[in-house]
Amino acid sequence: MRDAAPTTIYLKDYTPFGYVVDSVHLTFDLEPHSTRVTSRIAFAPNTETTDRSFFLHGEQLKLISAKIDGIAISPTVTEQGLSCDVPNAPFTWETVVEIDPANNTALEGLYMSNGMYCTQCEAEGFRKITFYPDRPDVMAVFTVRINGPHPVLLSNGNPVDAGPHWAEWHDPWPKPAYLFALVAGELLAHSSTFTTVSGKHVDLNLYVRPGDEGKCAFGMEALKKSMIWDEQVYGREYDLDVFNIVAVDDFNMGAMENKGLNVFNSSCVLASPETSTDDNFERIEAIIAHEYFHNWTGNRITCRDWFQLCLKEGLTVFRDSQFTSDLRSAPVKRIRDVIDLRGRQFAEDNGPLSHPVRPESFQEINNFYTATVYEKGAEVIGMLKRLVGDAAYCEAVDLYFARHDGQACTIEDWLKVFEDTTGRDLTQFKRWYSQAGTPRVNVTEDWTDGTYTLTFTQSTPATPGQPHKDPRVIPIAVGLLGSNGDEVRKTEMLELTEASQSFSFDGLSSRPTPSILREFSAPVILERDSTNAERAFLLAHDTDPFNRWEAGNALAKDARLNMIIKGAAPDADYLDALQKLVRDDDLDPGFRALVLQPPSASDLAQTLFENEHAPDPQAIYDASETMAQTLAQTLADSLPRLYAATTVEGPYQPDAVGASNRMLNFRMLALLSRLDGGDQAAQQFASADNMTLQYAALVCLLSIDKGAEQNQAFFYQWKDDRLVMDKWFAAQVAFATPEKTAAIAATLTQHPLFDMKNPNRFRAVMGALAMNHAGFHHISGDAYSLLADWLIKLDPLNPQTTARMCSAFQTWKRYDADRQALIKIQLDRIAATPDLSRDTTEMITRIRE
Ligand code: 0A1
Ligand code: ZN
Repeated sequence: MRDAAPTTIYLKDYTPFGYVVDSVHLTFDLEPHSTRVTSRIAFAPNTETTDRSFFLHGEQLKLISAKIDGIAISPTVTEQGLSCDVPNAPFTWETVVEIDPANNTALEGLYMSNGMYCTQCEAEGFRKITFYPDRPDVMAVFTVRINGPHPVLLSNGNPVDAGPHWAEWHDPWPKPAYLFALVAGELLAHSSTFTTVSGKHVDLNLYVRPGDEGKCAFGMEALKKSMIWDEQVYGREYDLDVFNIVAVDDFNMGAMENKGLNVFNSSCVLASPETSTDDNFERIEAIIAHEYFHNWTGNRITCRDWFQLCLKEGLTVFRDSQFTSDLRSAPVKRIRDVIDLRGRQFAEDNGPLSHPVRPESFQEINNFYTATVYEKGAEVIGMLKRLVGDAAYCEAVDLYFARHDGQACTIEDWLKVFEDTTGRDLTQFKRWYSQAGTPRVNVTEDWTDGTYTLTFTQSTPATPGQPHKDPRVIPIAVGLLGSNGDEVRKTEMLELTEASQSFSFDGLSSRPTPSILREFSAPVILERDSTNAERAFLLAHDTDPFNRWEAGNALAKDARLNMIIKGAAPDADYLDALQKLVRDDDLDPGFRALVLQPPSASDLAQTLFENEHAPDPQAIYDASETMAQTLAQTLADSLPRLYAATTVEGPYQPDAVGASNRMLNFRMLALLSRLDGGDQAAQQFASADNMTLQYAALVCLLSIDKGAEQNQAFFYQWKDDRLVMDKWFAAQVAFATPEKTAAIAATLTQHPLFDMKNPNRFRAVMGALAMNHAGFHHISGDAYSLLADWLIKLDPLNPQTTARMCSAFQTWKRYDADRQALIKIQLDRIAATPDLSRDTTEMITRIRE
């Protein structure tokens, strides 16, 4: 083991640290292989505890010297940190350590990316920078001096002073070490300013490598929109003189909310019409908002311990979804979020990695930056808001900010503000935080003497470590429709609290059609016998856009499942319903595009598994191909008209209306390609003046196993743009036919531009491999072994990215015995690798169980 033997940390064992930190002074003398970090920390006994043991985290640090109140000491140093005797009174702690950023391929702590220094401290990276109580409940005011030859030297807070080759920063807001950041390099600033609602002037800078200046404008505008939105919607104002963002090419995640100095994976901030797609623009806008919103939900109010991660992440994801809904189309955002939730979070929640939104134990916290903590965490906030209502939600959140500003909090603190403002008892609601697994909600209905009754029964399957589940409170939004499609009952929020419970609606003149779980009011699996006729009716008439889409999605899934299970032909009712919908020009094009978007292979696999059929990935692929071909033929007459109608004239703008049109335009092109062998797509590729159209054309061609020429042209056009090259690597694998997928991925790993040390490039190939469902699960097993080979190679260099990618195997028990055996061989092989990191060991152990 390279890491120390894994130990499990439990929420129930939380104790506060014995000392508080009054101030931290850090000096960095930057050298690629021997950076010196000098720390001066003012400690004082913490009056809230009597435990006076003194332990500072520290990993991979060379201790040069340590002093207490100016007197040299010799602390006991282990691989995890140091301990020593300290005075039972305030004292000054000083150390000098040496670190090696140039050899830091794990991208945690201080590391180098293309010659630039950069840090990543969440969750436990600060301990790789200096000895410190690296835990989020220790908050302190930091002053930082950076000595280095670079023109740009940045840290958190406000600039104090600078000279040639040095700069000093002071952050007046007490913060935990995970929010520390330092950046140094030859960077260019794209600058602007913002005036807050109370008239405070803020300098805004987006720092990038030379050559990327042209990709900053959109991110800067997104930042300003976020600042205004948080003032207007949450009453939150920015609190420093500067807000800096830095784009870095080597980064394990999307971005990081360091106080006043957000660090972004360059793929999540750099954008231009020529190199970014509509989806990229929307995602960038959302991530900039997310990181900015953390300034209040995460930074001003932080987490007491890492078990509370969802306190900041669930809330901040919820806030960024609200932001995107407000700026763009709310129904389209909701539908896309649910597709994503079902694809990633449901897969996690219904497999071996299932864990509560607030986990109760972990070995490596980096393995818990999951869809459950983030996306289900956001759904839980959404449910809370639905249950208490919009006004009460605002009141409770205001109290949260007022009561807890400057504190490190827990989920209990969060729920208490809702209890105090609404008088509600949220004891049962708290189960959403403590119980893992996706609840199944079964619905039956009755119509007797003018009374319509819905009976709901909830149950949650056992998950690892949680055999028994208690009923949760589930908000179920229900509306009732009359036979002509009119709403006979407006949306009502039913509160399911029992294992089984009925709700009646009387005074109805005829049996209504129910629209249940409107807006996807709770993250559950709804089980209800329905007919295609009813679904087609809801697809045509439901007044709730989410459920309208959901009806189409249910039809789409059913049609494909019947093809897979029963060998049925593509369903005529479904094709008919789609034809009507596509021609309805009153409907938002983006919405129509989403109804036309085929259900994902992974979603179909999960549904087959739930219905006791081992999913055959090749059969799923074949059915989806046949359906696409039939759909293209059925819609043949409408395709050219709609393709033309959704072609946006004029210079490209990444606005919501244009993007919505291009979404449908892309669907039309994908179907047309199945009829014309890709002629239209080839034309579009040749004439495209923006990446959305160029990439869409390439994807359409690759999806029908064509486009070799365009693929090559794309390469030569973009080989010097690393973010576009990531698209090039990914598209070839993601859209390859099943039998070619592994071979294409293997070939690409030999390409001179493949670089395993760059997480974006590694994910472009290996992430796409895992996402190509039929390709990844091809019965040859080639993709399984290829992924395992590369995970084994990457682990010693970058455990975090390796561990995250292990989740590609999390659904393995869904599949047939042959595939399970093939995957098991790979899991065993990874597990048996000598010196496997703690991160990967934990993931593989949990997946194998
Ligand atoms: N807090 C960031 C996500 C993040 C988490 C961990 C990281 O390194 C291990 C980096 C970023 C966010 O939610 O945006
Ligand atoms: Zn976040």
